[in-house]
Amino acid sequence: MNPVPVEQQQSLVTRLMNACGGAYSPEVRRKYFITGPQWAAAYEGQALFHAPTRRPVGFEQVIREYARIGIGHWCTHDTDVIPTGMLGKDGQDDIVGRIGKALKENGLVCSMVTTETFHHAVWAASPAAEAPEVRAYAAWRLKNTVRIGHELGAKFAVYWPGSLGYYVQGAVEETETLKWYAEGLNAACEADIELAAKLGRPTLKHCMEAKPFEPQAEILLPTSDAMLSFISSGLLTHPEMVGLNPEYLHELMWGAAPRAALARALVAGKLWHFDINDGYRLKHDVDIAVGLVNPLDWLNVLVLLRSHGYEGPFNLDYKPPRTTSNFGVFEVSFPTAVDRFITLWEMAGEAITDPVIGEASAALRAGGGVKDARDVDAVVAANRELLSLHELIAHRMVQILIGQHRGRTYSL
Ligand code: GLO
Ligand code: MG
Ligand code: MG
Repeated sequence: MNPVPVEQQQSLVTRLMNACGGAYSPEVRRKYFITGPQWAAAYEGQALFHAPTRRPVGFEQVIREYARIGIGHWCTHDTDVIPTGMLGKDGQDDIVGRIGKALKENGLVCSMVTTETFHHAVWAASPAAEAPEVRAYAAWRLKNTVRIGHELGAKFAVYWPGSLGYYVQGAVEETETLKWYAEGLNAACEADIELAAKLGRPTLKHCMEAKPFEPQAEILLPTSDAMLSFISSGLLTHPEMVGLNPEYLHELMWGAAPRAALARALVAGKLWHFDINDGYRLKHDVDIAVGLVNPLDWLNVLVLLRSHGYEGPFNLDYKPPRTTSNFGVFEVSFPTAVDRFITLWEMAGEAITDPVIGEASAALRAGGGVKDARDVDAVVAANRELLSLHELIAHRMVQILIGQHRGRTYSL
């Protein structure tokens, strides 16, 4: 093949995208409660060892592009859209007004707001630092975000306390820090109750998000399970207002089974929001788009969620790879992520009603019919053949994933 001149590269990408097929229309995509973060689309490819590879993108463009693709919900950190120094000042209302207008013009809804408590120098010792003024500032920031959320019509607020921890031990007393962190959340919930009453709106659902590593070396609330115990620790004044926003990769990162972590959130009644992406076990937060690494695991996750009535929000918290251009972010990265998600979601529906899986599961639950439960040998013998169905069901899930259940074979 001859070198591809720069001015022909975008049309090549578009042509090959069309050749891929398997895309849904924007109308179909909008039927799912999929949310697009401002920060994901605006991510410029930078990291500790990486210079940016893309140009900055503002909220007006992100909202327009999400609308074109068919991503019906948008979410943001406060500082993704409002410079830190402008927060709480006149300029804030101006920007919030412009965001509201852009959302309306494009038929999008703001679903969630979140406070950036990890990037700015003020968070060097975490939002629950020893100095009372840092904590007072943190509480004010959280309350200000709640206000922005109400102004934009959001239903959720997310908290990722990734800087709640330390690099070196000794100075930080963990119980005190957790208490201080709870005070920030309490301030946010109390401000929310007051504002919601004033505006005649429901209070927000406040969702905590855990990540086991990064950016601190040691993290005080590293997993969704740690957060569940924090929520019920007695430190929160409104534990009923606080739930979870698990992130698929964050659970995988520490070596957990994401599906089991989600199950624990479900039985606690705290699965309220879900960051969808992909990556690898025991690696850093690579934030790859949903289904590109572990599609089979994702299919199983969605079977669990569908069968328990969780239908979103599904938040596209991933990072388009540094190799993808500004054009590619909206031409390739977001549409393909959404379409993989929808396909996996619909496949999960197929798996739930699949007659083979249905009969196999029912048979496993029926057991072998031993009357005397004290007779261990009889119990083992009665289930021996049935237990092969575990492997058969796993095989069937892969068949559904790769289309083999429709009779796909290779002619040899
Ligand atoms: C970082 C987190 C981050 C959060 C966001 C929402 O690893 O995943 O993207 O989801 O700050 O609060
Ligand atoms: Mg992540
Ligand atoms: Mg996340």
